[in-house]
Amino acid sequence: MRQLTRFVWLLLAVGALPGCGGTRGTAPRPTGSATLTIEWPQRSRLIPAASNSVAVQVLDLGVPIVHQIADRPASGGFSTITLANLPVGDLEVAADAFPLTGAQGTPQATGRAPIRIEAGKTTDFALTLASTIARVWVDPPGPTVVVGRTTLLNARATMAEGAGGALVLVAPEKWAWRSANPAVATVNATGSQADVIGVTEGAAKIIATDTESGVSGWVEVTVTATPTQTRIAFSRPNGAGGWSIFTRYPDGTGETQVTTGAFMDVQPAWSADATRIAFSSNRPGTGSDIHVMNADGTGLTRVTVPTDIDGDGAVATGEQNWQTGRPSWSPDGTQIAFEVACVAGASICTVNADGTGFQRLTDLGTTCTSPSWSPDGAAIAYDVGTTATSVWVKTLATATETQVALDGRHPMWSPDGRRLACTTGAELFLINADGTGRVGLGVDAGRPAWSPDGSRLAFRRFPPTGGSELWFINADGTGAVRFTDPAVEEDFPAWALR
Ligand SMILES: [Ca+2]
Repeated sequence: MRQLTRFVWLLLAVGALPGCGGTRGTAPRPTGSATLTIEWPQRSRLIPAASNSVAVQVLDLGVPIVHQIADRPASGGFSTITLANLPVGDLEVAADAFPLTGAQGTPQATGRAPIRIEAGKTTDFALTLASTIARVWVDPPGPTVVVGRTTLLNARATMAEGAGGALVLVAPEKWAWRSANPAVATVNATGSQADVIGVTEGAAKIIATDTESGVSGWVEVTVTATPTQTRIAFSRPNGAGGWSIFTRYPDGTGETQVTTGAFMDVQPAWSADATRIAFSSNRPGTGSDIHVMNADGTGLTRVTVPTDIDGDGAVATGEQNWQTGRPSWSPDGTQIAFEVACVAGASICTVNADGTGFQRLTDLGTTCTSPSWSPDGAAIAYDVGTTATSVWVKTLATATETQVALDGRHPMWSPDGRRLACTTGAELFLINADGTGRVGLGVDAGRPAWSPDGSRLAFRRFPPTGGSELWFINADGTGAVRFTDPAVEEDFPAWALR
């Protein structure tokens, strides 16, 4: 059973008066009257602080015979209700406190008490109101917060389910919050809202109490460590006559050279589960083909082989010398989209990750490059054109091709699938996937790559001193900062999503 703090509300029945006399025989029941005085306390006790009216009923054998409302006076103090023509005898008084004047809103407290109206006597009695709050809720359920960061919780009080579970207004100052484990999470509250600050990894109950009713609710907050960094892959001259794939963390630590040799290993792309990297390489026996390896460089496999791309039944010389590049994984990791420069322009093609199932997606004779597979797997974005390019999206189920930007290249889907990062060559820009909402980020940039949470982008920049280097920028255009050593050439950033 829940222990409810009682609101004591003093009702004074002053001078129940003799009624007008009746006549013999069929004489009606004599009547009296009562004057009820409501003490409106400072907003601290007795009736709920957030209450602004009290409705009083007098019941005779359960039947309401009188109903009056007292609103809280502006200055507090007392309200007087005169109840006239009450029948002498045993009656009952019922009272409810409401958040709004005029007895409007969900009752916050309620109570009943017997009252005896006696001719010529004064009766003092007290009526006790109990809170209607049956439950306190803390939202959202199951919150998490990172160490050193803050998450917002909200408390609300409701009546019992049987009473409709209606929200009951609580005065802001009547909420009290505490953390059952301040070593894990602390709480900083204002009224029904509280900021929870993660202190160290673990779980902590955060408890909200309506101090008037004494009813509490809680939620368990999970405090997690600072998110683990995910690696960024890129390509760089390896000092052995080629370019190799490297990975390192965004803070610059943990650099690893993943491929070696005098080959052009470029344009890495992470599988969605970050276990594999696809890239373009001119390894022996290939012109330039898509290869796949585990993220540590093991299990390196060539995926594409020159193919009869024009469908004339023969792999002509031009097809044998095709140049593939810019792989992009399907989100389920089963397919790779890539560009093929061949006999006629360049085309977007797909292949299964095991090398089977080659398909050409775009027309021969149109130069289509830089595919990016949407996170939901339903579409592929790419650029069209050679020097003047535009950005298109192909919906795979319908083969519908839609131009989403009149200029721009290197489209890259944001992890949430809502936006594309592109570059004009002169400026990095973001657009919604339907082409609306274009925002320029004010940096000259190529080959954008989104961070896993979509808050940042890595990109390639050509510094005035020559070469190329990698930079970061926040997705709102702030915080541009260099990532790699300006003395060394780097290109093709790819950010692992996990
Ligand atoms: Ca052919």
